[in-house]
Amino acid sequence: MAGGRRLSPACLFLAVALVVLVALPELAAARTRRYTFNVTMATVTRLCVTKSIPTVNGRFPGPKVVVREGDRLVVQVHNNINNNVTFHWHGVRQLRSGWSDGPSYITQCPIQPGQSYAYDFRIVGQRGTLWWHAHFSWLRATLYGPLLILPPRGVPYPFPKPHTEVPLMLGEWFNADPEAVIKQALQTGGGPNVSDAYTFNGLPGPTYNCSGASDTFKLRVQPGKTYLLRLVNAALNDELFFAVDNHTLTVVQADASYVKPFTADTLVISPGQTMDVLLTAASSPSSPAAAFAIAVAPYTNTVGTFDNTTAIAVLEYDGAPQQSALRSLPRPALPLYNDTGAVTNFSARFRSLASAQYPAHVPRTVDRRFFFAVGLGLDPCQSRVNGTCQGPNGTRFAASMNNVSFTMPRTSLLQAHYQRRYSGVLTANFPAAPPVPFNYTGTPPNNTFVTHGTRVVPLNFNTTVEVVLQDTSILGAESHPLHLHGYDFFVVGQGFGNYDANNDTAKYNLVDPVQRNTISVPTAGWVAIRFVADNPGVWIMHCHLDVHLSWGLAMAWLVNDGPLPNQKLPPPPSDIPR
Ligand SMILES: *[C@@H]1O[C@H](CO)[C@@H](O)[C@H](O)[C@H]1NC(C)=O
Ligand SMILES: *[C@@H]1O[C@H](CO)[C@@H](O)[C@H](O)[C@H]1NC(C)=O
Ligand SMILES: *[C@@H]1O[C@H](CO)[C@@H](O)[C@H](O)[C@H]1NC(C)=O
Ligand SMILES: *[C@@H]1O[C@H](CO)[C@@H](O)[C@H](O)[C@H]1NC(C)=O
Ligand SMILES: *[C@@H]1O[C@H](CO)[C@@H](O)[C@H](O)[C@H]1NC(C)=O
Ligand SMILES: *[C@@H]1O[C@H](CO)[C@@H](O)[C@H](O)[C@H]1NC(C)=O
Ligand SMILES: *[C@@H]1O[C@H](CO)[C@@H](O)[C@H](O)[C@H]1NC(C)=O
Ligand SMILES: *[C@@H]1O[C@H](CO)[C@@H](O)[C@H](O)[C@H]1NC(C)=O
Ligand SMILES: *[C@@H]1O[C@H](CO)[C@@H](O)[C@H](O)[C@H]1NC(C)=O
Ligand SMILES: *[C@@H]1O[C@H](CO)[C@@H](O)[C@H](O)[C@H]1NC(C)=O
Ligand SMILES: *[C@@H]1O[C@H](CO)[C@@H](O)[C@H](O)[C@H]1NC(C)=O
Ligand SMILES: *[C@@H]1O[C@H](CO)[C@@H](O)[C@H](O)[C@H]1NC(C)=O
Ligand SMILES: [Cu+2]
Repeated sequence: MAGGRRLSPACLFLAVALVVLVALPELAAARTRRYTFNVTMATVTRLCVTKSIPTVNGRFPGPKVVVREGDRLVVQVHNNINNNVTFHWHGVRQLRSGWSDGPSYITQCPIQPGQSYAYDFRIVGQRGTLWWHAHFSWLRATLYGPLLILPPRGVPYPFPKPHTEVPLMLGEWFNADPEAVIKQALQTGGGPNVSDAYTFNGLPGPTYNCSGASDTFKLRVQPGKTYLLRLVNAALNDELFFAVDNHTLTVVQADASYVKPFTADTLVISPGQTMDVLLTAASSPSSPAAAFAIAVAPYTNTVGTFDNTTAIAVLEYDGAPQQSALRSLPRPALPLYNDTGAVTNFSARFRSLASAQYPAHVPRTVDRRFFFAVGLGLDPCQSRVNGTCQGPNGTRFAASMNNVSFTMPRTSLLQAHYQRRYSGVLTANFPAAPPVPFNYTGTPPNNTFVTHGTRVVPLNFNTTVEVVLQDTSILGAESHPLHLHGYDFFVVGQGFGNYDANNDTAKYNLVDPVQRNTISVPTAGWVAIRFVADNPGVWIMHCHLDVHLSWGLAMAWLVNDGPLPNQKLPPPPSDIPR
């Protein structure tokens, strides 16, 4: 070019500087965060019971893992307990990193005693609170901790910046060994023993016998300041009501997606779910003690027994006497344990933020529709030689989806899929609808025996899926927190009674439905979810009440590779357990 100018050194410098400046946020975002999880037994005392429990790095609850959106996370796990273990990064999409998802016998064989495995994945397009937990048998009773995803550096929250952020993990404490509890239940066929207490960050608080001030989680606050509570329901078997006496909460995030902020006095949170809520401390608290109870209690309609206790933690204003009279603190009024109306009102309020920066890409059309009846069922006692079983009428409890009770395989489904060796491991014939339709929320059928199998639904890459999850009243209508691995889904509709395709589909919210990884199928009702199968791998979908998972309330999606190189499942890492 005749008039072509050469860049002056100053110009060149500017150009280079510009490129560096533009590239820097990207580079800063792409950090690798490394953690070591040494799984060891540790001695802890709660409710005057001292016992040895599985822990990560000797801590209960386990360590806080903090990343930023876009980061790579590498967690090197060493199993130093006398039990198989795996870890699940609950809610992480695991895009093309299914080998790091963690459910035992689905995406990996267990890490056996003395073995190690490195979970290695990126956090893409998610921010907020998630958590990690063991995914073998009931080990997650004590092996869990928060996984906090901060927005990329320099990107603000879509709500006022809180003064402080506080992870608050709700859990369940068993005086007995939870492994012995589920083992006994599976042997007898009856319902498992229930927990002895609910906990806040591992502490049961003063409502229990032999539990005092040092066993109470205390959140100290300054008048007028706003706090972000990062709530996780890590309980094994119970959905929970949550409230803070005399304080209103503002919900801003659920399952690592922002929601349109809304206020509530009482929250409902199901096992597996997370919720970020803002709490603003009064500018001049009127109570002389300036201490308020934070309470949790169960929500359930089970016909069996359940842990019907209330646990409290304490919100303590600066200047409050250190030893406030904990036992006599007034408690917030929580709904009765079976108040389904309170749950429905609360869950109806969730909406995706659906802003320009955080749009909700709701699938408007559907390639494949599924209808899954979800609930309990029975197995005959035959496998028990000693007289009767302890389930209903001398049978054994079971649970199923579309009357298929999931049989845990003995080898990893993802490995079988990668090697295309399905024979003897799985069958690709999970039913798209119940084999025999019935009045799901009416009188149960006479025969409530389940079938068994490791049956999956194969999906082509990029299929748009709708699933209606329908509760059944077999052995009692009950809410089931269904958790899907590898995906967030949109909750496009829910209702009571039997789902009616003619009338209910028209009422779907396809504009700003909440996006979650765990949703409770309403008691005697249904919920409709949609997702795009853009993540190749084998993904379990299961009830997050561990007792129901143990009874088989699970199925798996087998999402095939897409045509492009970046749509294929990579080979397994070399250290994958055998
Ligand atoms: C894990 O902890 C055990 C018991 O404290 C210790 O013996 C072992 O060296 C630790 N291993 C690693 C890799 O840190
Ligand atoms: C631990 O995992 C190995 C490998 O899958 C398996 O052979 C063994 O039976 C498991 N142990 C228990 C107690 O489940
Ligand atoms: C379950 O509870 C029963 C009755 O209290 C008790 O006999 C049994 O030992 C308990 N099982 C376990 C595993 O703790
Ligand atoms: C509860 O909050 C209200 C409004 O903030 C206040 O008027 C009242 O005094 C508070 N009660 C106590 C016991 O602090
Ligand atoms: C559970 O406890 C509440 C009081 O906290 C009581 O009203 C209710 O009857 C109890 N329910 C069961 C089934 O024990
Ligand atoms: C809830 O439980 C209470 C007390 O246990 C009982 O009186 C009431 O009928 C129950 N409500 C429903 C809707 O089952
Ligand atoms: C039958 O009962 C005996 C004695 O209680 C026990 O040792 C055995 O394990 C039981 N068998 C089965 C299959 O439960
Ligand atoms: C148990 O058996 C009785 C009498 O045969 C029957 O009425 C009842 O419905 C049965 N219960 C269950 C849960 O199957
Ligand atoms: C299903 O059972 C419910 C509860 O008994 C009843 O109200 C409803 O009419 C039944 N529906 C059908 C289609 O039979
Ligand atoms: C179920 O059992 C009842 C009472 O025993 C009977 O009247 C009814 O016909 C049975 N229904 C079916 C579908 O077998
Ligand atoms: C997925 O399918 C949609 C049409 O349903 C298409 O627009 C899109 O490009 C596809 N995406 C991929 C990654 O194949
Ligand atoms: C559902 O739709 C059908 C026709 O599509 C209609 O006849 C029926 O009344 C509707 N039911 C309800 C409960 O709206
Ligand atoms: Cu369930």
